[in-house]
Amino acid sequence: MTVRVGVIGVGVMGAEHARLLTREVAGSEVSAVFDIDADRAAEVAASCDARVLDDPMVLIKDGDVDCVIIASSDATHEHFVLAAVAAGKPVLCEKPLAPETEACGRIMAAEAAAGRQLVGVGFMRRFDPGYLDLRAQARSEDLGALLMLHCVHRNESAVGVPSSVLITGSAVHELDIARWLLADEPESVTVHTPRATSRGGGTQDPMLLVLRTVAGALVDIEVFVNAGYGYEVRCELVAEGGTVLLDTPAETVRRAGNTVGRAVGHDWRGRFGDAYRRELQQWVDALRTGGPSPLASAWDGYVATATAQAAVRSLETGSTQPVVLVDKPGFYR
Ligand code: ISE
Repeated sequence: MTVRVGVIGVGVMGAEHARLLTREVAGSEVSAVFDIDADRAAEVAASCDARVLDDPMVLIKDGDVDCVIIASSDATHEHFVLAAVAAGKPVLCEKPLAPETEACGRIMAAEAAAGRQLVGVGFMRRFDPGYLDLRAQARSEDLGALLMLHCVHRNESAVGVPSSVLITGSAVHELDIARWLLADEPESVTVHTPRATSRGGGTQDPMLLVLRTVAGALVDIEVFVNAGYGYEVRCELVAEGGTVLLDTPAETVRRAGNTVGRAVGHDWRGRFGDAYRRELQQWVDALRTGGPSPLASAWDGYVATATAQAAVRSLETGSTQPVVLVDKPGFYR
């Protein structure tokens, strides 16, 4: 059985998902695409021999679409996820699940009412071999209590993005992966703002987020989206019995011109290309076998959004903000 995927939004991420599903993921094909830019939709559809549908709601209900990937603008996510749930279609929604917690709550209620695990969120670092190794070591007895995570998240260039997007669009990955690595929940968050780079077009960039967890661990996250030199993500776990650093992976280290170095790419598709492929392959495999979804759940998406919203409040107020969560619905326990 080939899993026929409909893709809504074929910008950078949607087009990459379409490419991976067509060329690198076994057992899947792209059946239809939609984008508000008809030319872009036609170009991506032609590259994967898919149909272009000019109405995303028609795409979701289409009889030749088994599941849906939503990679459209953040504000549209709730609408399309709810439509997929109503149609009984499994859906992978790119982060964030929705920009507001209330919308995430409506999605969780709809999924629970449907009584089926349909919604997944595209926190692809959970499939990255490096982060999987880091989590395995975090679970090992010899490291003891987990005390801190030091995170660095640097983009090459994102001039003029709203300051809050550094949190909701970038640091949100660390806010999710910290829970996953530490098996712990967020308690409060503080955003610190150093002098901003002159290369950010007026954005408060970089920022330093400090998350305190319920168990008392601290997670510091440097997010710097106009770092200039390339795209780099690092994460160091500090525990009672030692530390583990997930550094920039490199097949080679170059020594030349009085310099020793490793290459870093221009954006996340290089560093996390394998993670995206593994995320899609494991999702497709689960759909083919009827197994449980391997994706981050709607609850995970809700917690990430709640924490990101608290961080935005801290950015706006200059004070530490609590992360207040609703009781975890029974459907997700
Ligand atoms: C982008 O939207 C992503 O999701 C990438 O994973 C992240 O690293 C980048 O900072 C975001 O802009």
